Amino acid sequence: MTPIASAPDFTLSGQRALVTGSSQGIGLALAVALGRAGAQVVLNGRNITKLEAAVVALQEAGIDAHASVFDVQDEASINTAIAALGTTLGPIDILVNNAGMQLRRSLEQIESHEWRQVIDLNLTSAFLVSKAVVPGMIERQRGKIINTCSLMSDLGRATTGPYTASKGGLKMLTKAMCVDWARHNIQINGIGPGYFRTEMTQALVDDAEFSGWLAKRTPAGRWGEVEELGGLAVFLASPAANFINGQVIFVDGGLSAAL
Ligand code: GCO
Ligand code: CA
Repeated sequence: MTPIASAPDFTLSGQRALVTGSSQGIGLALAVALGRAGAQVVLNGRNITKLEAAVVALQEAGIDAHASVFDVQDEASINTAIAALGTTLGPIDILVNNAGMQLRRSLEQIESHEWRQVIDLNLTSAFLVSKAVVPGMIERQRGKIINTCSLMSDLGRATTGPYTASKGGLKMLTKAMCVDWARHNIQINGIGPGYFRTEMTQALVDDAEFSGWLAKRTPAGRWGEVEELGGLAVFLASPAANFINGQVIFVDGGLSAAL
């Protein structure tokens, strides 16, 4: 007789989550979702004012939220912050590498320092922050890393070259982390947002022509709302996803499925 398994465990209680770039936009929405699922959440950003406002908002919503100001591109700043968190709160169980930026211009008009800025913030930061957090995960033989990839991990759009390249790299870094770290019971996966209303895409939301094109191009016929990303983050961060590794799952209203 096959034993009747218990229900999958989607709770994050007792877990500590760090979300980089989480004072607004997708990062903040992911932090809220993880907090609502029971995790203690640490928000990160470079602007202490914005970050503290976000932490207060989460605390007022009953979420155990804390701030950690550090630059995800600066290795010394990262290592100091991760060590401080380890002392004050405890080890990081769930790391969401979300920090990122967009720069919309055709490639031939992109300066080399602008290229490096996008790659550093969107891709290299995930390597640096994960490298600081993963020794603790290896020691405890468990951990969750979620990388905020993008529809543009797979598809390009004119004038988004550096971003597209960085998100393609982040998809492959997700697989590289999987093959190096899965043996330590660490699960590393990516979330691939399609088009969501955020500060990063406000210029596109305001562009009637673009929004009209997007509604036609997206099978669901609309922009995503950042709250619609939380469910996948909670699932991937939970024990229910312990045998999912190295995957990027798109949340895009079907856009990547359609011609
Ligand atoms: C753009 C947008 C996209 C979205 C999203 C799509 O200019 O096309 O900024 O890159 O940010 O990442 O997945
Ligand atoms: Ca994106």
